[in-house]
Amino acid sequence: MRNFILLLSGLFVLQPLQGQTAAESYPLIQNVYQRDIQKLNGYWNYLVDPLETGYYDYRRRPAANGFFKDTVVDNMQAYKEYDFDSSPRMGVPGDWNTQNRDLFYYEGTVWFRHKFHYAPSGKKALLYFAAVNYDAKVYLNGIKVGEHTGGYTPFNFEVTDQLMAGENTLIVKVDNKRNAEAVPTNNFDWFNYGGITRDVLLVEVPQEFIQTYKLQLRKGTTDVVSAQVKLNVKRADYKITIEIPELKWKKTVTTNAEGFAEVEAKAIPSLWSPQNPKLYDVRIYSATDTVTDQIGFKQVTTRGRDILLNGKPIFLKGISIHEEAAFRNGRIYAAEEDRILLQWAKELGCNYVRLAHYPHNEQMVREAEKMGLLVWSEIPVYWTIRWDNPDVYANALNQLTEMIERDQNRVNIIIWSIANETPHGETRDEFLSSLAKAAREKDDSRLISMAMERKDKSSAILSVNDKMSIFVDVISFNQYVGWYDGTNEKIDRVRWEIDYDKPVIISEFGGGALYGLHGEEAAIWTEEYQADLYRRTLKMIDERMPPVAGISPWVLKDFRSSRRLLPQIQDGFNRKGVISDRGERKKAFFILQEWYKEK
Ligand code: GCB
Repeated sequence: MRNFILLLSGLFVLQPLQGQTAAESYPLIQNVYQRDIQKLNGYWNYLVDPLETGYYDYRRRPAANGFFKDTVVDNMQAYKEYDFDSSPRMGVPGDWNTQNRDLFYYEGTVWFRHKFHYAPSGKKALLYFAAVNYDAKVYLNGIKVGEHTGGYTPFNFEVTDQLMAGENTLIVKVDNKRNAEAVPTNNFDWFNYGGITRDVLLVEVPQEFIQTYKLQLRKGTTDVVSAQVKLNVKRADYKITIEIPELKWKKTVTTNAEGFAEVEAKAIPSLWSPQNPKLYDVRIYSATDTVTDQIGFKQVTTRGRDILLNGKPIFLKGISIHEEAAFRNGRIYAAEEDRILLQWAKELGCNYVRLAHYPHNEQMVREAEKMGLLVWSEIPVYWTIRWDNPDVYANALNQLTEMIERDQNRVNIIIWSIANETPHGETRDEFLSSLAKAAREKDDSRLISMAMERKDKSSAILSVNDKMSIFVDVISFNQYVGWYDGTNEKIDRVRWEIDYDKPVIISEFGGGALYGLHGEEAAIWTEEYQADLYRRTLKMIDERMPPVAGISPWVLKDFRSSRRLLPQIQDGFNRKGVISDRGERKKAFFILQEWYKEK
């Protein structure tokens, strides 16, 4: 009898259905790269599964023994119609589109399998994914440990109990199908790179560990450092010390019942700025845990139409950037690739980059921080999101939260952007104002903005008029006079009236040019046309616009986009880069560089 019950329980308990999750999704661990980590990157086996045969049975019911089991069940050997062992492999992190030409336009499910060795340490273990585009379902040793939606932010699961001594099998179902109810929605102007596009890490931490911390100047001051720390558990009376040795700043705090503590105390740090990208070594430790970071201090506020950095007006000399690797034109997977793009921005004379249209990888932000580049960081709430769907809102809010939690200690982030070019409307305003509020609650030390659309007063008087203006700190808008709106001579004719007493950023302007295509200035797609557009637009900004606090022209490098079909000109690339897909600087690059030199 007892054996029978065991057998039954074995059937029902030891074989969780695919929908069951053994581990709860775990709050995000911060600054993961300075933890005790084992990188699980490498060449992983994969199976392309457009019909999701590994997930559903033939009646489209959840399969009990799908590919996530990677095992022969009962005597079904003959029917096992997949095999990871003999399947091809591809690099993780990396997009599948550029690693296998057959998958260039593929949108659907790919299963990945990776085997790794683990030696039990008594510590808590987390499986961390820096990003998977778009939908990830994660299985460890046949058990589902969690899932995540959203292609550009990190997530982690606790897997302490699922890990085995010796060999472990990790399987991830990745699905990048576009979807009208997703964030972004099914229509966007960049390439839908699928895959495990950023690092995969096995992280080991003590049972009780410092999960998040935030160090910054107290709002409105430059001589008081405030620190907040939070444990992974709700535990009172736990002592944590926060130390900035170079400043001789050292405080020990005791957690409250929530596992949270904060402290403020005098310190006079050398303030971070593009000219002085100073970072301090910081150590946060307890009896059982230590985490280190490099943190800078700055103060950003606004006054009328000015953005003030450390109390002084700053003009943001920017450029918009997509997270696409120079030369090879695939999703970035290495910090060296981040550096190439950022060095190009430096060469242009930038002090600021707009990382469009989704959170870029963590190293991108950290490299920019070291190079003295301020950052605009954005979530992919882009164009025609389904504003009236609460699940879509929850998804956007989650991506916003993950973006802020990952980077809240990055001193160079100056703006959280909650959206790009979203058509006006009541449900949109409700959605976006709630997001703006949430961003502010999470982090009130930075500015909130979004790239708006123009709303002109007349055909001659251009303007911005957006109900969201009251919810943001900075009025940013994209404008394409000379490209989508008239030809270049229009730029010289228009007048601007912008009635808000807030800083204004032109978050985009630009035009397409094929590198090496030359002609008259009036000839579209030539480098001359693009250069002329830049020349006239910059003159318009100097002479015929209300003062703006910054610009981030569109865009640093030509980038892949499936919307851009014009043969022999676009060939699948958005050509608005001031640098080509092959790294060649177009004429407009030098016009902008010259202007920045004089600013
Ligand atoms: C925009 C979008 C950007 C596009 C760009 C273009 O306004 O924000 O994502 O790529 O225009 O080239 O049309």
